[in-house]
Amino acid sequence: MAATRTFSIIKPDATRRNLTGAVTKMLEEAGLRVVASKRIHLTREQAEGFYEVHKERPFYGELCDFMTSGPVVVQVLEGEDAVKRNRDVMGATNPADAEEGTIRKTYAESIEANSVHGSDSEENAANEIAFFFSEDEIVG
Ligand code: RTP
Ligand code: MG
Repeated sequence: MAATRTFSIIKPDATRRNLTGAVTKMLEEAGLRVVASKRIHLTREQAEGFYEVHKERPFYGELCDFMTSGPVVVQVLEGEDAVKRNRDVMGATNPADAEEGTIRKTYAESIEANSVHGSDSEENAANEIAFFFSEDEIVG
């Protein structure tokens, strides 16, 4: 099976606790390769745009507050079946429901401060990658 790409964010709760390397190690051990990476502080506009799909959800405002509360690391990951592989190693949205050995079970603080984002489909992965990276910033 050919390598595919997904998009990942190491969220502010994880960068605050200096877990960028620890989280990335778990991604790498799951068979994913970091082919683009940058540490940025999201603007309010970027956070609201990125999470536009959740605009009507009750947690949208808080989620945008949280995602702009500190730096994040945005990454493009490559691997076999990258979207699913990443979702599997991330674990359930709520760390209380996440399986042992997943990033969220290991590191997440709460359903909101849950350490990582990962695209949930190949189509969204392509859109989310393009939101943050130009093709020449991705080195496979
Ligand atoms: P993500 O998009 O970050 O990879 O997470 P996900 O698919 O597992 O979860 P999703 O339903 O897309 O929600 C996006 C993010 O919103 C926050 N959230 N807060 N307070 C709440 O009930 C609540 N529910 C979700 C989390 O940060 C979640 O990752
Ligand atoms: Mg999601």
